[in-house]
Amino acid sequence: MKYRSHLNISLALALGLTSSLVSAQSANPPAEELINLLVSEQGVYEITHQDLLDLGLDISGQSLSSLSLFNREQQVAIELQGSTQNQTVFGDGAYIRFIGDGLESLYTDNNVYTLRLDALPKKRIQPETLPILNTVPFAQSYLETKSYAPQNGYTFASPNKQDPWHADRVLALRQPASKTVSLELENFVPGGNTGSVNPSLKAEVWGGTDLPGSADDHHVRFKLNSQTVMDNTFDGFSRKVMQAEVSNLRAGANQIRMELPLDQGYDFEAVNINSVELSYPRAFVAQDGALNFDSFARKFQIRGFASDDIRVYRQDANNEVTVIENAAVSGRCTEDAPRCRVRFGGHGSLSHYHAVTSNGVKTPEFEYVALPEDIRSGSAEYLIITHPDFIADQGEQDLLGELANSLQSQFSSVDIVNVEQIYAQFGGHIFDPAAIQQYIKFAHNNRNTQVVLLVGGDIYDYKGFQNSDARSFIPSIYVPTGEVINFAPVDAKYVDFDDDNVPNLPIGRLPVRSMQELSVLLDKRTAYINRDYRDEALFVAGEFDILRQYSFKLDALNMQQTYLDDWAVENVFLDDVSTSAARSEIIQAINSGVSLTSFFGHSSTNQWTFNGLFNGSDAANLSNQGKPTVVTQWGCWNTYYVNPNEDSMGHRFLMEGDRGAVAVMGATTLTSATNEQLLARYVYEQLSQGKTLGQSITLGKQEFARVRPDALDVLLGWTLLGFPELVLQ
Ligand SMILES: [Ca+2]
Ligand SMILES: [Ca+2]
Ligand SMILES: [Ca+2]
Repeated sequence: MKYRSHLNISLALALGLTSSLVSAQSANPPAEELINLLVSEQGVYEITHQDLLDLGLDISGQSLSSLSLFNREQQVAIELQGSTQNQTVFGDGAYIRFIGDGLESLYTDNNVYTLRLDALPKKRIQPETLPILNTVPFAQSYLETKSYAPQNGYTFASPNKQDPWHADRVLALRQPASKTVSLELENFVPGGNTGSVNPSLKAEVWGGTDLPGSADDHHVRFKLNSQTVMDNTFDGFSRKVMQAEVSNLRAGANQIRMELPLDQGYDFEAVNINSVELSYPRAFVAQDGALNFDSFARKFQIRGFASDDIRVYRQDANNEVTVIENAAVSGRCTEDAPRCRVRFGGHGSLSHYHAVTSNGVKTPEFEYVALPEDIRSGSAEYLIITHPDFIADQGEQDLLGELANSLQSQFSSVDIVNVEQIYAQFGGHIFDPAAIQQYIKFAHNNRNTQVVLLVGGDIYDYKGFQNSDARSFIPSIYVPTGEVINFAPVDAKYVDFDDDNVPNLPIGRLPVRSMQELSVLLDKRTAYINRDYRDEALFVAGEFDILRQYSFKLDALNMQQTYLDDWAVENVFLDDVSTSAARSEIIQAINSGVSLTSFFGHSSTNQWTFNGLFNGSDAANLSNQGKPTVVTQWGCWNTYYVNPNEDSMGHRFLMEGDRGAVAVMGATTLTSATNEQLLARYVYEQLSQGKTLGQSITLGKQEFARVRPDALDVLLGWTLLGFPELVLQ
């Protein structure tokens, strides 16, 4: 958990910070949230009185009937053991058990279960008796799945909408290529009966190339232990899930080989492997004191336990959990000779069973529950949503407070909301932008919110697969913005209340990662507001695109003549001067102080034009101290702010000290030049009328959407890093 703040629980409780929550959405009576339990994988979880004491949380003497557990606003059944002195209250020897499961989300594996004191009717794990019939045979095996799916590489073009991370990229260049994976099958039961489901191999692959031509781009063959079991072709950047029943599994290591024969008539092809799975019949043998499985069967025996305190829980299709009271434990066992076993009757309907000893139960991670703050009432015309790192501690300079004060002259009300409060109150404490999206809509409807500022940078590597040092402060929503791009970060979606892909409100983001960066940006804001260089602009255009017969210079000239005719504009066009001369002119112009810097042309995340006209280092080396500019970048990718390994052009303009830019607008995705120039017209029209940056983008997009409602590359993927309330003129 690197992106959540952990307060010291003992300290918080010593200070009397227990939290009281009143839900405004329902008529629930007040509840006190005690602690959050973080669960990242399926299993039986236990928290003991001693665990809570170790965390500084003493609830001894609380009636068991006051305790409940919540997950995503739903009550979860728990099993409770009271104190040894008094079975009806919590205390020495007491514990709580529940069946927990992790999350599958882009943002976190951690599901959050909140332990509460409240007066609601309680859900408890109920006892159940299932007969162990002599006439019914023991089930021999259940279907277990072994998978290979490491998250090694990130692909924003991933065709799997839930998963941009792949395991391997296999490239066949002028010759066939292959990749072999080994999966180890323990306790394999050859010919084992697993009901109607047979052993199978399943693979998910993604096309990594798309070449013109009528034949499919990809030919993929899977071999299991040298025998071909799947053979398929598919086209383009699409997703292909292949599955086949297999009959040649063996105990121990199984070799799965993906081959690209490269026989479709192309010189090369690439295929990403997302996952490879083997489903096989496995014997009922416990591992580390636990076994959980799905089955329809009516009688089970599980071997391999190292202690005899075995309990069996059953979870039905509706997630109702029971404990099987008459499970029969037998055998003598030790850690070295795990020969204890449990026999029990099955329900006969598809159920999930969990058998555990006290050594097999898992302990969740704990997270302190912050005191609830009121984020629902009062007006918040300008809404600042911030990561807690940017909220001043006592004795620290209150930077956001100063920003709020300054905004009072422009807005009737300003509120600063801690994003952790939003997760707690609108998302069941779970780290997910859906909660932020829901809250902004709530604030617009109930708090008169008209402008939103997000304070905190982001990275797409939320789980630290690639770069565990980089942090997400405020996460982003990802959407497809065109044929190839499926994961573009789009803040515009945060303010699209009617889901038509057109923003309803202005929004900006400060991609800051420290108080220092925030401080520098706020100083630049003050400098920009008080500047004496007005109505002066720099327009830069990349070279004529011969392939597409497209002139960026014409776009630049058109914009300034139509919308900025009373401005003093310096033009730097690559059609007219050399790259090095153009670069010097750009640097000179920005250093002398310009209100607006506009670029038209091809670009990538960290440079303008393909021949290196101006890049991130150039932006970082500007020396316009005290004279920040506002940058509009009409090109691809230059404002892609979520790369954990590289700062975008947007970052370099904004975050390299007291120079560069106070706001950068541009694309977080691949865009079309014609969409860019059409949006540019609408945005400059608004800017020229004295609208704020945020209003100009939002109103401009609303106008644009009437003409091009499907152009998601710019409607969603054109964004503002910086302050939405600034005015150019
Ligand atoms: Ca994956
Ligand atoms: Ca193709
Ligand atoms: Ca909308």
